[in-house]
Amino acid sequence: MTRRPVNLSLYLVTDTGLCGPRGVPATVQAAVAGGVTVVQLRDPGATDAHFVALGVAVREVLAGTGVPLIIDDRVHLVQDIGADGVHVGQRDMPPAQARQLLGPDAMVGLSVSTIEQVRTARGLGDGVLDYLGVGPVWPTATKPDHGTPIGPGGVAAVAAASPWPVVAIGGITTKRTGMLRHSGAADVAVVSTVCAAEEPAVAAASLRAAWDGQP
Ligand code: TZP
Repeated sequence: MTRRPVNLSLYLVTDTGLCGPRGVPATVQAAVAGGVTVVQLRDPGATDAHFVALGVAVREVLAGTGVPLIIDDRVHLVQDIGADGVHVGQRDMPPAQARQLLGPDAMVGLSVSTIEQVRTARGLGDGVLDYLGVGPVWPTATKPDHGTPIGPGGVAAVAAASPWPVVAIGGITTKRTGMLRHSGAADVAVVSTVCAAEEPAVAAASLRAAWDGQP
């Protein structure tokens, strides 16, 4: 595990159900071929044993691609999976504790949706966080328990207050990337647009082209 400057351009969060019979590793492989630059393994319903097996399989398809693997929430499984870091939510392990456990080389990301949460994160000082996940931007069926959507304006407010790159998430499609153009978001993250696509490589490539092609 080596921490390096990460290209967050197109951030894929996996959903085992949406990947369907194709499976998560094959979906990730296709998505990376299409231009995904970072992968987060997310499966809140999985047992730890299943999560580790899935994580190891995904790590194997990412080997040699330079695309890092981040896992959702389960700090205690980062090492077993050989992942590059963790993404924590507001109700997960506090990021400072995750950093302390994982050491300086791991990536640590945090979900926020308000300026207040950015202020709290700033209080952690340097060296704890690598990026913020911000959202949900729009309502999404992928995460039924999500909070109030913040819209592109909410992303802009968070981005303006954040010293870290912000990755916008929630309801993002190729068409909607244009609405995030001036939000200050460094990057976009998607679940269903890629996981539920018939051709994840094509879906990733069109998202990437739409996002990267913006002036
Ligand atoms: N966190 C905030 S919204 C969300 C997560 C994991 C789900 C986003 O899914 P989709 O399908 O890209 O809208």
